[in-house]
Amino acid sequence: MSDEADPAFRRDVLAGLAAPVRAVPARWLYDLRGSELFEAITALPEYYPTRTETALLEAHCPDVARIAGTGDAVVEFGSGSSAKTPILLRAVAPSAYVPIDISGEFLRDAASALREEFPVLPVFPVEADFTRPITLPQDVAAVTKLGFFPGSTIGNLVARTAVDLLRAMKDTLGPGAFLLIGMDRIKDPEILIRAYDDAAGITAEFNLNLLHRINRELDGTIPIDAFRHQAIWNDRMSRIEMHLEAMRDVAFAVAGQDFAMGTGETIHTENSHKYGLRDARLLLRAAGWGVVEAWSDAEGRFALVLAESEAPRFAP
Ligand code: AVI
Repeated sequence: MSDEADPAFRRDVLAGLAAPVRAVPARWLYDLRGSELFEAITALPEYYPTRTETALLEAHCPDVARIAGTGDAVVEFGSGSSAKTPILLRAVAPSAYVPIDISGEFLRDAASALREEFPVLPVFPVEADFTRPITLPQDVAAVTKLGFFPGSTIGNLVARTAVDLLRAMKDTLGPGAFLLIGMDRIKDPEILIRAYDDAAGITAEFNLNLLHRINRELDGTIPIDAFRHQAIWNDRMSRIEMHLEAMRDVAFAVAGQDFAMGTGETIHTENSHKYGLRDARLLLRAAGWGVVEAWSDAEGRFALVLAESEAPRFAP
């Protein structure tokens, strides 16, 4: 097996291919090539979330500053290598910026990019898994926190895991905190399917890259040309699902184990849940966040939601 093989990748792929409903966790889509392809997706004409959210941030970060105040410490979940972070930082004039990411490399890149634009802003990078509560640096202990979680990444989690994550963020940020979060809204399934199955085939390449990665890192023999990318709107679950569908009967090995799939069978590779504004409020409330304001574009495609940490109270 390749030296690059990650034991967790091997475990997830072998278990996922053997499961009655085949599925591989979406995080394995993001190797170096996968991350490059995702960057390319964000610039596609059909992929509206990135540009819609960026425009919402440009329009409403001054409102965020008005409601949440200025001078807080901005805590970003996932490091802000994108263009979005500076928009928020310019508007809320934070006393510090704390990017949290599991990858030290992403953190260093993001921190150095921001230092150029905000030379006097104290930056305290934290290398950690933010799905669990984290102790923030002592330097920001005394100031209120404004959490930032853009990109509608929350949609890639099923509701139970999304609530766990939002609750961990609340614990990390502490009393009196605000959270600014991007959430993609329910809309015409045709628009959604186009966004996840673009004409140039970049999303297809992004999805199929998982098979290349399995073959390369786990000694796989998957006949990649026998698979096609599928983007499906699952209305009951309110989500876009990405699958890899076998177009003929196939047999292959991965890490020495044999697998077979019949024509039309799929490997489920990603979920992207979409939320109505009421659903978004309920999801946040389940994790102890009260929605203060939600801004949407004129077509109602995307929501930028500002929530405030709720103090526990007795309730009937
Ligand atoms: C990262 N995440 C928010 C993207 C989404 O829209 O769910 C991932 C993606 N998958 C295919 N296209 C974009």
